[in-house]
Amino acid sequence: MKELLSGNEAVARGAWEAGVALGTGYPGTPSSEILETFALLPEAKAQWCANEKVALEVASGAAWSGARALVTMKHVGLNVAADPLFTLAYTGVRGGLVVVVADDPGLQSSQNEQDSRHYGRAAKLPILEPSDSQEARDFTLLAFRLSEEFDLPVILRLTTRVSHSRCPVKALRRRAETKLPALIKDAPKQVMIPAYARRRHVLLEEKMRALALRAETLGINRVEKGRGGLRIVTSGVAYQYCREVAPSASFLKLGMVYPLPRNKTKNFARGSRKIFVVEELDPFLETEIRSLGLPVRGKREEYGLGELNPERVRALLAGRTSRPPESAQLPARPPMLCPGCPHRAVFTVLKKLKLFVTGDIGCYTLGTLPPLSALDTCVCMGAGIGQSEGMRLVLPPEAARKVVAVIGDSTFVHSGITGLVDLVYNGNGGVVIILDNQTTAMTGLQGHPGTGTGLGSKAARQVRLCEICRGAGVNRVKIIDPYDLKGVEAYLRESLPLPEPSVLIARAPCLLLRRHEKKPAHRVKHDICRACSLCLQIACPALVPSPEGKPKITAALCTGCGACSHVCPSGAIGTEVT
Ligand SMILES: Cc1ncc(C[n+]2csc(CCOP(=O)(O)OP(=O)(O)O)c2C)c(N)n1
Repeated sequence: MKELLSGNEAVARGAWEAGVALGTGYPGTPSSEILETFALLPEAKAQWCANEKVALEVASGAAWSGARALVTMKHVGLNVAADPLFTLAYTGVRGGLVVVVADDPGLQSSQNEQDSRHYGRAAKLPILEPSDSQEARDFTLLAFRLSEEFDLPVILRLTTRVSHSRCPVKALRRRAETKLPALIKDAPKQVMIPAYARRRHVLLEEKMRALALRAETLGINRVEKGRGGLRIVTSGVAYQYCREVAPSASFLKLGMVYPLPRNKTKNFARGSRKIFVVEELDPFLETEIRSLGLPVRGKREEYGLGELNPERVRALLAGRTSRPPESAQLPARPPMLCPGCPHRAVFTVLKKLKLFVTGDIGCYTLGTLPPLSALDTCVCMGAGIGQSEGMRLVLPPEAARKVVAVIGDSTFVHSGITGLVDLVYNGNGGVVIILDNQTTAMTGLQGHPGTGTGLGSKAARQVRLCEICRGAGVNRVKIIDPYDLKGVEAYLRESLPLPEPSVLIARAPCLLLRRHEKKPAHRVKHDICRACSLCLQIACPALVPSPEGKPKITAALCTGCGACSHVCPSGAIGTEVT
């Protein structure tokens, strides 16, 4: 039977067929649907974890007990999980352990476009890279087999196009459980003290040599003979573009991109003056192939930026330059906070007080865009609290008092807690605002430990954020309704000069969780309005300029949150009809 599946759904299907006993992960585009789909399959056990590092650790515990385990994340999540990953390469697994990482060339929804293949080389782990959904399913099954054969975690690398495109997939039945998981004591394999780790390192190098030999005969590293003289080494979605653009070329289509099948690659290149290597992002395969002394047609630098597509591949093969496609060909539709979003209410106050806001990643990062322009930093999940601490430590007192950190509830649990602990431990002051909309909104409303819901909206134990903060030693913790703008403002004015840390939990559910609730829409009373346009500065989609110069509120969009009435200096915005 064939089903139309996205790459992400196909990975879930492959993991289920492989008999995976536990799936773990942390949401992040373009990977989130893998675990969400897997969790819906019969008998599948899966959970969101607090972050990617924990997800990998939980999955490795399952694998060490002999079960098959799947862990999913986006590319930057692998940075978070890198610590256990590198040493799990030494320890190996027992049951198969597959780490699915989805890269985002072109930054559709990420803070960078890093190429996760480097992790395979750095940690010494095999990487499989499918080109479509069928391969996503097949490679997942193969990854589990290889993981057990070589006693290593296997990285399955996806990119956005493969994750989100659909094609028919032949799917089969779930593998019956072979043996019952059990506790196995084996300190030399599982306790990485230097004496044991030294030996495991030697073993790991042997495994990599064995894998390089296995790569020569793996069916997923295949040569496709063409009619013309053009020879292309490629993998992933780039393979699809090449086939479309150069159907008569000869291909070395790599399904395992690390370690490279060296002899196969040399044989493929034999007799050719130059071979092309077509890959997205970094010249990863190109570097490996050049190190074999093979003549590679240079990949121009700008091909390392953004996604490829058939036009760009055509240009590459013709030796022309090509820039990543400009999204400006379409009318600009910058992302913005929803009308009535509780984050906007808080940003309205931060903007009014002219504060410097160290930020983080989530819907609230959109607070940086003009005209709101109320968020000043964003690096990686959890960074904002530490950055605010560092700034306050070196700035003159007057400027230090202007620094405030904001962080989402999911992000706080993911990696904000340690920043807060550091603030307390080092006796530093500072205000942290947890923008608690009770969901992981940006990636699709997933639950997290602070919400009381788990994967698939199942009820879960709720971890109370205020108790975490108090437990960390913060004496000033306050929960506030973010729509109480006066209250938020008063709290900030009082807390910013203090030498001790304060946490303000601005709690109101994301509007997408309570779409049915709607307060009366606001209106601009044009007889009072002085056309100062201050209300337009809060970037609410419901507020629009009118030709007469006085803004209007689109009643159908207005949720009645009142943020605009808070900034209006003339009291011209309210719910009464004028
Ligand atoms: C290490 C890492 N993992 C995952 C992501 C994807 N991601 C972006 S923001 C975010 C969390 C957003 O939730 P929250 O902090 O609650 O803010 P909200 O979007 O709800 O405002 C996630 C998981 C990421 N950017 N980095």
